[in-house]
Amino acid sequence: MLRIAIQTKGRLNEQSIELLRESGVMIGEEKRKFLMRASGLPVEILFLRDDDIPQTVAMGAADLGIVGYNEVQERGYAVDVIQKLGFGECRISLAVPKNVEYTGLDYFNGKRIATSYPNVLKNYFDQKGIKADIHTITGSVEIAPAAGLADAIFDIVSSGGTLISNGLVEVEKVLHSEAVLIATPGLDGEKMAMAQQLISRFESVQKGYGKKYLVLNLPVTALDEAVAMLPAMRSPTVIPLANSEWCSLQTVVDEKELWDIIEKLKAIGAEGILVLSLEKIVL
Ligand code: PRT
Ligand code: ZN
Repeated sequence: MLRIAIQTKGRLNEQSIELLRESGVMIGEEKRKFLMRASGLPVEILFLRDDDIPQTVAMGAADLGIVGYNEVQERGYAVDVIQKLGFGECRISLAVPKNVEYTGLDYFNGKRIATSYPNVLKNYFDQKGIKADIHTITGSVEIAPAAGLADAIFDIVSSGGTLISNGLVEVEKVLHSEAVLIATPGLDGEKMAMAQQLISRFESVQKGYGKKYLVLNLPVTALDEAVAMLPAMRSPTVIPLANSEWCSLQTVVDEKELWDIIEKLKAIGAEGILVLSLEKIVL
């Protein structure tokens, strides 16, 4: 039995459950207990505050954990970071009130900085030779400058909206973070094999993120041109149609390039274009 720690509630909870579900680990909808048996694979889910996940995995009380990389760095416990999971993206940044003149990192010498990530900040300042007064607070770090508690903050930024609404400007991006899969160092052979199985399923699910499946009809005369412009797993699938002057073409495209590709295909005569969502890619 493999035990996986995930966040009970909060920003990473839903996507952690979704990633597990798409990987064949189902977590029941009934009232969630602290520790629950999942179905699909021999897995138990341990629901914790994100702050506690690195330590729990380091101790081996859970074999795997899904948590923000920022928490892994801040807590400093010995865990193996196995895989980036592609959600919960954010950064931890230094921000100052918008009316101050920011002159570079030296600005922070002798300043008081409020943060919930004192260890990450201390390491960064030590590396850069900055001596500042790091003031640890939990919650609502962004109001500290206006409240007269600090000269600057070091906090998580995602869209940047919170900084703007508190009259702050992001001046140094220190750590990029996203949800990561962590493991207890030195899992035994059986647990390692189960973890590997899950990791390769996670990879397949992730490969499907941001991808679409494109199906379209094309005059046979335009086929070479279409194949040359299309990305594909190996090369696009081409299926003959009852009308021998036409064929059906199918391929996987990146969502970012979707409209560009569709417009180019239409320009060479493509018709009946279907865009389908794609769940997983197993290579
Ligand atoms: O209860 P528990 O302790 O488990 O949860 P929590 O309240 O400590 O954490 P939670 O659920 O808020 O965040 C969990 C993880 O999500 C974090 O550790 C990050 O890895 C990741 N994450 C991604 C974020 C954000 N984006 C984010 N925007 N965590 C926090 N924020 C906050 C930030 O603190 C700031 O207040 O959102 C605000 C900034 O957002 P923008 O979009 O206005 O810039
Ligand atoms: Zn937390």
